[in-house]
Amino acid sequence: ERCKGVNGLEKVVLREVRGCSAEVYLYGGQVMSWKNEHEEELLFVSSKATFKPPKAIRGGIPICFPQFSNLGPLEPHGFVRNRFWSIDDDPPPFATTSPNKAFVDLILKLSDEDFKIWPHRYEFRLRITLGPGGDLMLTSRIRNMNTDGKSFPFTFAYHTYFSVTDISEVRVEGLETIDYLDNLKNRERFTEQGDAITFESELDRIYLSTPTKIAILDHERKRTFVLRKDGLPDAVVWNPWDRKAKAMADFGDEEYKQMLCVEAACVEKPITLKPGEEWRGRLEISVVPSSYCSGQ
Ligand code: TA6
Repeated sequence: ERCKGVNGLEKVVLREVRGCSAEVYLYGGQVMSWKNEHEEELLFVSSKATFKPPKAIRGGIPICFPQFSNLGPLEPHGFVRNRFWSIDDDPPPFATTSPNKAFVDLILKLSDEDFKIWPHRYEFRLRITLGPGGDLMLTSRIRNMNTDGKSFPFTFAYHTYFSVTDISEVRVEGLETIDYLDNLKNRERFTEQGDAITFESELDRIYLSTPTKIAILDHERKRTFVLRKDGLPDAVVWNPWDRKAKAMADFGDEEYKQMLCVEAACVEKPITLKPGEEWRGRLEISVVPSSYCSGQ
């Protein structure tokens, strides 16, 4: 179902039989809502978010490409999160077809302006699927279409903003003993020592070569998000805490308590695509009652 969202921006609504739903804005190719069968919102979107292009929308699942953060010459997090995507009516077959699933295929069409910013031709296709149990899946396929023989490197992230009840009661599991670059300490390298990540101040880290499964336990709501990722070796964990929250115009001063970004990413070792080559990066998120996960 295609309709108008905030500020008249076009969106696609995906629905599943039990009542789960997801909303995808063509602006940014960005998932802006994901609800379970009780119609509870699972993603965080700031109450101060501006839905005004060319600014990126604060919340949901922005896509960072072709550059994560400020690790290169482009604007931070690249530019596809503030471009208008199109519905791809004729997608090439995906390896996994999606019977009984609600999905939408998007494609990013390059403008001459974009080419000036990043001088490469490519096809970026994005499939967003809502599975029968309400699982959310994002698959990106990027193909180098350069005709001048040039390869290109890129970094990438699904910058997912999760909604949590109380950040100080949240644990992230699956990153124990993993090395990370600390963005708050000049990207110095450390090794995670705790048996889970907990939050009591600003945190902004790039965990390197992580396991494919990461869990976010929301103790208050007895709910666990389980992330599974493929083609995306790293994972970024971010909460701005109070000081940085105040510094962001499109973010409420207290909202850091109700959000957490855990981002399936490829940051440390950029992907390099030769002409004609394609890369795929996949994120799958499910929600389970916390008791199911304990001890795993
Ligand atoms: O992914 C973490 C991060 O790169 C942080 O360093 C942080 O500032 C953030 O993303 C938000 O970036 P943005 O450009 O959306 O304000």
